[in-house]
Amino acid sequence: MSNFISDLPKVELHLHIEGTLEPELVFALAKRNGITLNYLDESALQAAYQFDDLQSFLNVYYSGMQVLLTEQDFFDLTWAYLVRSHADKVRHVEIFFDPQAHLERGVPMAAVVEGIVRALEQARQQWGLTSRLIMSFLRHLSEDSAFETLGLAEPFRHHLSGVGLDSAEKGNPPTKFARVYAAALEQGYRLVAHAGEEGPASYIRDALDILGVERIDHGVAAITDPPLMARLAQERIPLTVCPLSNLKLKVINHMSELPIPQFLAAGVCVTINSDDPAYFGGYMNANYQALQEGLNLSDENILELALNSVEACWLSPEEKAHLA
Ligand code: ES4
Ligand code: ZN
Repeated sequence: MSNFISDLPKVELHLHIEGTLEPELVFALAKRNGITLNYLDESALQAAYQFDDLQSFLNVYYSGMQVLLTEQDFFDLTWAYLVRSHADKVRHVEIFFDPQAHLERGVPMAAVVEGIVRALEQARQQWGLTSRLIMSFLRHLSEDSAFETLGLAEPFRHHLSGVGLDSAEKGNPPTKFARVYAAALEQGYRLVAHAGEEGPASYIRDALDILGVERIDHGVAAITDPPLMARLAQERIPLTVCPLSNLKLKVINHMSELPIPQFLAAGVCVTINSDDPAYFGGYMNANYQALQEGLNLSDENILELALNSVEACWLSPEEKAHLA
């Protein structure tokens, strides 16, 4: 591991808290909650982390999170992630959670939000590690379900900085959630969406023009659309790219194919993030390291990527001054 990378203070902007569920914690929570798993042990579960595409991952992801039931479970999950991130010199995190995946299992919004927030608050007190929380809608579910979720979040509005959109992208375009995003904006939420991961560049345009998002999660498909590239650069619209995720889900076949140098050369505010680190083979340092090795990036390139994350994050200028 390069010392430059391991010593660099980092900001993480694209992280699904349910995607930080390590096999060890799956088994510990299953035991605590009296749940029988379909896997004999941790290594058998780990061996199932082989994916052909986004959907094959999502099946394992939604199955794994069934062990999360109580406020304490969500605290333990989030705390384990924060301990790992602190070790990687992460100074600020903006975390997604998927309430619909828990509500449909009978887990109330309060258990999810309060468990996550309690861990985030402890990290702020112990290490000065700051955070924002982003509620994400599952795009394979209906507009009605998203609206219902937005309503259920109202008592927790003060804990939530923004809304996002994740899950199966193909066949679930941004336009499906135009009215939900309009309502969220009305309620003062900041707006982001996954777009251009497996879906086309047109979904990135639609996320910007129809949903009104200020940041694009993934967005790697923009490389196929030169006018869109020029716009992203001109407006400094951040992309939260996730290198190990793209590799594991076969968005790219080799790290050398990830168009990070092209984004930097074009002046796009591209950032590096871990997405679902328990499933994709590593946290922030591992993502930076794999990227540097796969693309032969210089330390100056790595620094530029880390500074882009500071620019793109939702801290105030005063809070940003405390990051280094
Ligand atoms: C996700 Cl990698 C990815 N893409 C879309 N939705 C997701 N939810 C969790 N991880
Ligand atoms: Zn994601």
